[in-house]
Amino acid sequence: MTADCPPVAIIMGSQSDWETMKNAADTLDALGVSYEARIVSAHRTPDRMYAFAKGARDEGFQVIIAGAGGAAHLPGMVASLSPLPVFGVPVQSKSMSGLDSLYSIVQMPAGIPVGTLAIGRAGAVNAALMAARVLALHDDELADRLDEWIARQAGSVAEYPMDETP
Ligand code: RP5
Repeated sequence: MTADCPPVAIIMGSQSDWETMKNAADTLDALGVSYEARIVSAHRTPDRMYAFAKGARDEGFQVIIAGAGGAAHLPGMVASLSPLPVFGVPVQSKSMSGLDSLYSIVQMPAGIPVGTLAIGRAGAVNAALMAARVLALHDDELADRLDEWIARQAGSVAEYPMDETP
């Protein structure tokens, strides 16, 4: 285990997924949770995926956020190779609006769990929040920062609707 390993790994199947997965990174930044982001493709770099997933726990990672689109096998394959909690983010695909990604990630057989989030940005943000909630179980300071984040979100919602400005 490397002493300076961040608790969260954000992995994605392609550079093109970063636009979506950056929302997970930004959310972890806002919560003061460190992470490492890597491109790990189940299809194009299977050896890299295998090595990452088999070594992730020993490296010191505690939670994996995995985003992929289309034939999105990455979260499930990583969950089959690593005992760490895996949160899957279906990236919105061009041809099927991310439904293909969602079904690829969510329909895991019993015994290999992937916590599947919503398609696109909402899923990436919520995957980060889920990761933070897991880590906060053993980190009181992070739990406080999460409480503040939730309070800020509540405070940002107006009580009454306003007319949209043209
Ligand atoms: C998947 O194929 C990736 O996760 C990505 O969402 C999708 C398309 O990849 P690119 O062709 O844009 O590299 O493996």
